Amino acid sequence: MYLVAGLGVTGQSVLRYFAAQGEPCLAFDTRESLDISTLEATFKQTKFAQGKLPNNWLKRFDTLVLSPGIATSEPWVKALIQQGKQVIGDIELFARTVNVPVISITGSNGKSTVTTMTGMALQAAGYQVGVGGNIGEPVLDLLLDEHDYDVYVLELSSFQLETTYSLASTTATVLNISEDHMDRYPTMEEYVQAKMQVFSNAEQAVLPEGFCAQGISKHTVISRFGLGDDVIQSELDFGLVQWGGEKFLGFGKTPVIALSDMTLQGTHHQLNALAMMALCQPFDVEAEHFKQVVQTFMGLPYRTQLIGNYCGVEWVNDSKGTNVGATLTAIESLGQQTEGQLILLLGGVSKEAEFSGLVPAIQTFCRHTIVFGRDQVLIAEHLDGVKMNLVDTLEEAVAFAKSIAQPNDCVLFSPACASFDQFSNYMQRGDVFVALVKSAYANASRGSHSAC
Ligand code: UMA
Ligand code: ADP
Repeated sequence: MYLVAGLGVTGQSVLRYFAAQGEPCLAFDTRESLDISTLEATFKQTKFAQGKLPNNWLKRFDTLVLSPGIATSEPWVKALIQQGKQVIGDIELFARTVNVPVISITGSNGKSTVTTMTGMALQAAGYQVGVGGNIGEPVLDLLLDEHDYDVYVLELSSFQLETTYSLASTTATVLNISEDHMDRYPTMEEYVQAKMQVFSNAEQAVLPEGFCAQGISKHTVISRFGLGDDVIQSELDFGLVQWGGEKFLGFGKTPVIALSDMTLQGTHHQLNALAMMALCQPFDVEAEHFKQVVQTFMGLPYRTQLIGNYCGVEWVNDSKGTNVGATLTAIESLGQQTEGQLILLLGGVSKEAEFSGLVPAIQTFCRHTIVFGRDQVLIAEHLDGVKMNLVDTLEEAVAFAKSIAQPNDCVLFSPACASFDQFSNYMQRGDVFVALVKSAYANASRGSHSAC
């Protein structure tokens, strides 16, 4: 018997999956406040508990299906492991059933973007593609839906990989590594270890240049992508190629995507496109399909998304910038494109990150930095020498940014933090930001200059 632990998006998909299989299970969530009445009404055969796991359940299950938001280091989970219970996640259940190729994508940043682009390229080439995982659609729901997929493209978080053991990916990648989730992992090594799990049983590993391949099986074929200089280029399978006076993203010496064809600018978008090409290598995807993707893909919402230009100032929503690495990329890429200077809005739940890595980029590109939310003081302590103001709420941050922005500036909302102190998730946080900006300029958009 299974115990489904955690009744968020993942846990609910596990309940649906077991119900479809006729597999009985128990269901538990540590949150007493979570309203589970709909679940109880839907899954009438399942017993539910909240808060503390009932003692008399302990003998009734042997496997725990753990949601990614619950760490295996939680004392009650550790106690169950010590009692001999097996701990798996939804990805492991998926892996045990799936019988078509799987492309697995993890990394600190760019996962959702590369997952989406890879799905688009395969679709353009005529494949039926199931796209899911950490990007939002739980993988077990993909197994249950009515489609007959030829291939799955999965975004996998380190949390999900912790409880995945038998996923045999056709291609797998760790796109990049920078510090994240330090509130969950005692050391960086443990975070990297969780990510490396994506390569166990993989046929092909797609690695960024310079990434250490130690620990990857010698049976796994390795291909590398990157934008390195000429010497490094010769060692890369997917990189820059000069052809007919133009620069291309290419495979070996073969040009595939002209940089001039790419809608999204910035070196991180070039890296993401190279990763897409490398991940599709075992499949029948032609240059024209990749070209179609980079010409039509405008970026995902909440990722360096331009909301609008108000009174000569651009406002950009990068609410998905939830760690230092993502925000650094956003500052550098927008900083280079902006005529004036950046005004950076960051803050929220710090996840015990080291924010000092942002200082050089802030000093180069930002007119001012505004830090808001729960961990504002902690974050500010890391930003030595940075011109900044601390405020409590996002509303105050937007108002302050508006008051100091000059024409040709860009206000970049890239929090480098999780959102859970003041919002339910990064999407709601991004929506609130957009609403605040629109309301701040409501009169200006009706033609009144005094609103600027
Ligand atoms: N929680 C409890 N007690 C429980 C169960 C959950 O306190 O018994 C808390 C968790 O600590 C967490 C929250 O509830 O704060 C949600 O946890 P969950 O495991 O129920 O999450 P799901 O709703 O199932 O969503 C998860 C992913 N969330 C996490 O890993 C935290 C979603 O990624 C993912 O889209 C979804 O599964 C479908 O696969 C979100 C995310 O923030 C976007 N991911 C992290 C990231 O990208 O950095 C890893
Ligand atoms: P993830 O799913 O890993 O969180 P996303 O594709 O949602 O990644 O992008 C989140 C943010 O990370 C973007 O807004 C951008 O600022 C940054 N980003 C995107 N691609 C890369 C990359 N290849 N390297 C570093 N940062 C990136």
